[in-house]
This record gives sequence, C-alpha cells and structure tokens, in this order.
Amino acid sequence: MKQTWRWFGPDDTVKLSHVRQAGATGVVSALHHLNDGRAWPVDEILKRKAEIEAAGLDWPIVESIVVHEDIKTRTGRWRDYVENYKASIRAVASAGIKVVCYNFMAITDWTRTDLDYPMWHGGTALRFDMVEFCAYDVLVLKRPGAEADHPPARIEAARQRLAKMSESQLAKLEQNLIGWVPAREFIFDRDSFRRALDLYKDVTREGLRENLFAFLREIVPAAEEAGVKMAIHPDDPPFPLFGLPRIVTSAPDARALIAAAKSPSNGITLCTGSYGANPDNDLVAMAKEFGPDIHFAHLRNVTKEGDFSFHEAEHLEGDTDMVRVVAALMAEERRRKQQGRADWQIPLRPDHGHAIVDDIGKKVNPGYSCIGRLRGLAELRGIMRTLENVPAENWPR
Ligand code: CS2
Ligand code: MN
Repeated sequence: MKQTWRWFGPDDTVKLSHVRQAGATGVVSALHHLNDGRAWPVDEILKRKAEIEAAGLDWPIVESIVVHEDIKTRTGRWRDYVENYKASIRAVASAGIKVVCYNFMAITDWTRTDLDYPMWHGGTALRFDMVEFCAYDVLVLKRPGAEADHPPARIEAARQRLAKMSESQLAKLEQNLIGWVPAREFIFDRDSFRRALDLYKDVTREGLRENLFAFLREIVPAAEEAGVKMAIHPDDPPFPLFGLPRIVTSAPDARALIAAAKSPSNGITLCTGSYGANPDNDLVAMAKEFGPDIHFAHLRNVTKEGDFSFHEAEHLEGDTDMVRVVAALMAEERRRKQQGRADWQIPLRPDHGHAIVDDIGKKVNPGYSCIGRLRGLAELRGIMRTLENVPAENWPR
C-alpha cells in the first residue's frame, strides 16, 4: 500500500520534512484557500506540486475539492459550481493527480464535541459525546425540532450535564461544534449557523441523496474522461446531527452510490474511523466487498461508548480489526496486480492521531498531530510488512 500523509499546505505546522521522517512517500493535500466552489487554476496546482516534489514526496491524491452547498441543496448557482468542479477535476488530472477525495456532508465536515479528550496513556484524542451534543442542540442552540430528534432519557442526561458545565466548558463545546469546521476553516456563530441550517430545512434524506446521485451523474463522466478516480468520504459521524440528513454512512449507502453511476471513476474512500462509528458496519466485510471500488483508505480506529458516543482509539485498538482490514486491502491489491493494472496500489493514510509526546501543547490541526500520526503510520506499516512476509493464503481473513 502507498503510505501517504495529509498535509494542509505551507501553513501546516507539520512540515514536509517531518512527513518524510515519518516514512510516508506521498502527501494528500488541497488548495485549501480555494475552498469556495471556484475552479482550481492549473498553475496553482503545479506550484503546490513542485513544492511537494522538492521535498522528495509526491502528491497522488487531492483531499478534498469541496462540494459547494449550492450543489448539495441544488439551489442558487449549483450549475456553475458543477461546471467549476469538472474544471477542477480536469485541472488536477492535467497535473498528474489521479484520485480526488471529497465528501457530501451538509454544512459540516467531521464533528466532535471534544478535541482534547484525555487518554489513559496521558495523551489526548478526539471524542464525540452524544449527551453533550444533545445539550448543545436542544438546550443551547434550541434548534426547532431538536427535541424530537433525541430520546427523552438522553435529553434528561443532557440537562443534568449542562447544569454541571462551567461557562468556559460550554464556550469550548460551542466552539468545537460550530465555531470551527475542520478542514474547511468556515466559522459560524449561533445566528449564522441557524441560517446555514435553514438552507437545509426542506432537504430530506432522499432529497440529499438524489442531489448526490445527480452530482455523480455529472462529474463521473468528466472524471472518467480525465482518468481521475472519485473517492467519496463517508459522513462523520455517520448519523444525523442538527437535523441534517446523512447519506454516506453504511454499506447499503456505499452500494447505492456506486450503483448510481457505475464507472471505474466512481468509488469510495474507506475511512475505517468514520464508517467505524456506525455499529451496523463491519469494516473487514466492507473492505472485502468494496475492494475494487476503494481508491483511498483512511485508517484509524474508534471505540464506541454506547448511545452513539465514541472516541478515537489507537490505530490498532478500538472496535475495528485493523490487521484484517489491511489484509483485505492488500488482497485487493494482489487482485489488481494479477489483472496487470499499473495502478494496483491503494494509497492509505493514518487518518488522525492522538496528541502525544511533543504534540502536547503544540498548535496543530486537531487530529493532525505529527507524532500521533507517525505512531499510527508506523503501526500500520508493521502490519503491512508482516503480511508481505507471509504467504497470502495464510493472511487472517
Ligand atoms: C478527514 C475528513 O479528518 C478527517 O476525518 O478524513 O476531514 C475528510 O478529509 C473529508 O471529509 C473528505 O472530504
Ligand atoms: Mn477520514
């Protein structure tokens, strides 16, 4: 498997030299300053590429080209944004980048209530606490209809939790939930967030799904023509928040979106962490079933805590059997090799890490610590190297 690393560009506190020291050979990056739906100019892509290559790395995957909210809701200037999206696909292809990771999450990217959850080992992890989320949604934001989206026992627990929270704890929770949208740098306050939610008031799960499928029918032929593979990232967490519909959360969802535009260019990012927070998902089974359509793997683990709460575990701990997931992905690579495909390698990245050792107290993008991810990648590399030295028929299944 190709070992990659997410790099947020020149402003990232983790430098390209660190990425090399971590042992990755490629970076996954985006033009984050062009995240408002405009078409990416080729020269900017080439500039970023040159910078990455000067550090001795390559750039095999774009993560992400942001899908504008107008496309998701099919309102406003969505037609223009779809054309821009196709232009960006062609532009990255012309720079030699052949995989595009993206998501179709309404308004938010991944969402956590806690970005510094203390782990047993003294470092910290990202965590989602459903009771705290409910406290914010129902009792602080007072979103219309929120009460009906939570069971009464959870609301009662939320009431008690909120009563014990200090002003500063509450401010932090709000900041984590709406003040900063990861990977997109969109910032909301209570009013602007309410207005954003309003854009989705008439969008049902079926409606959002139809909009995704319509989007796929537009962009997949363009991607195919450009020789690019689209790899949709699942919703994180994989269940509705703030009344917003979720449509990429499970094996049936993945099956349906792959079937909606059958093409070697329409596939998925297997994010074991995001899919792994849904108790219905068996990640080893998904890695096997979707093998041919997996164009990118995000490997990380979660421990589910009940009632939809979870925290991010060490890469080899948590609820997903990472050894078997990696074995399934490597089996898929063997299959591709046997078909004579030059692009048999599946790129992976350690998708988040704990804050440990010198990460602690440093300014990092939450989840994107250097040493925590370095640890995750090293552990994953150990699995790969071990499997490479064992006959495939003896790999754990
Ligand atoms: C990432 C996502 O940090 C993460 O969990 O996997 O932010 C992912 O980059 C985007 O959702 C993909 O578009
Ligand atoms: Mn991911």
